[in-house]
Amino acid sequence: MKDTKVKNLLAAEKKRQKSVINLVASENYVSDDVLKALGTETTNKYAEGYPGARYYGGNEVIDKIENLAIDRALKLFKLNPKKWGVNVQPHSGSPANIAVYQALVPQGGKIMGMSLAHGGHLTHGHGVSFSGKFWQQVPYGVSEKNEKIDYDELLKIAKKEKPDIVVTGYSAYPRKINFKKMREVADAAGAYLMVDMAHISGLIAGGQHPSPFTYADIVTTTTHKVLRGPRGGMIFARQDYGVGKKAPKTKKGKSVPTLFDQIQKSVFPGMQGGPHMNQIAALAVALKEADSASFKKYTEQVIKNTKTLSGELKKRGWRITSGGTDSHVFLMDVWKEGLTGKEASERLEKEGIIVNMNTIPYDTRSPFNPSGLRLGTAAETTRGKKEKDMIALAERIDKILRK
Ligand code: DSN
Repeated sequence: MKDTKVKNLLAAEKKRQKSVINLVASENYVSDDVLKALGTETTNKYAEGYPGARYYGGNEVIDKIENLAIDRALKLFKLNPKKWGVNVQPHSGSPANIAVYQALVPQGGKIMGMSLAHGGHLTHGHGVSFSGKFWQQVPYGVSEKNEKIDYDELLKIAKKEKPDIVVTGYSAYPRKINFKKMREVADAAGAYLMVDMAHISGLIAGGQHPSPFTYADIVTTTTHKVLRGPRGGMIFARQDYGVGKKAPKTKKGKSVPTLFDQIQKSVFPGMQGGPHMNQIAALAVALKEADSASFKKYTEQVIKNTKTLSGELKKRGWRITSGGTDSHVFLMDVWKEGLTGKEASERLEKEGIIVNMNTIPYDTRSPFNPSGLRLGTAAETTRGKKEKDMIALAERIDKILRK
């Protein structure tokens, strides 16, 4: 690379990544093949539209790449292409969620989503994001008693508030989600059920979390968390009108767009321009990697590592919210031991351990300096870490935080 400034910065970031312990729950390390695909000539190409229907010439190879990513995505999640379609063009998770709301929720309509403070995502209706500005959030949280979702409480909220869409799938909720119950919640309001599986799509692919597809109308995901692909997003949508919904009646002869058709239009031309074809090529590589026995084993190890790390910290006196985890992530209440989340994460970073500060349910502190830390093991498991490493890591974290 001729540009030495950028070259040096890239080398410095590579060195940083190699030298730290990375417990950021939403990060991972991609394979060399995924990295190679990202740095290819596909980044030069404009491909507005979809395979076979582009607004630019010269897309014969690009079409094959996008179709490969589509086929592999459907295969990975065991979906019948007659029943489900997938759009692999969203630039990331937030644009994927915008595209869904734009397609399915009337302006000013209601999005029932978990509050950020309880583990939801900004794009699930929070007031500082587009999702809470153009639509109204109907917030829900976890129970104060056990910090888990109380599905009966959600049913009551849905019946009362009648949201247009119910969103499940979270950024900081360590427990398994009961998608059947979430379907009942959506049905109680006649709403669509959207599953944002960004954090858990890799676990679902690896068989470590129940699949949402039986119950969901729409499923969105990022591609770079446990799934271990390049940064990007996908939207899976039914090739019909939603679970249990009949084709709406129209003036004769008019065909009605299915959910998938509506999503396609919403992504392009509704919101995005040209897809990032280098991302999509790299995604195709990652989806094949995830469709393997070794990826399944990787996700099993992720769960073992998270359970071990959280369990060992618990043994050393740290409160883990909801009492533990079933997934790749858990939350640690550091305020209970007199430390703020910011102080704790800064102390760990000084010692080469990267985490992120996070609110805990019913936090009495602000998101800028909350009571908790969010820890995940997806990245360190990729680097080959096992239970014994997690025990040593818990001991180190405990020592650093109690100094
Ligand atoms: N997906 C979020 C995270 O969990 O880190 C960022 O938007």
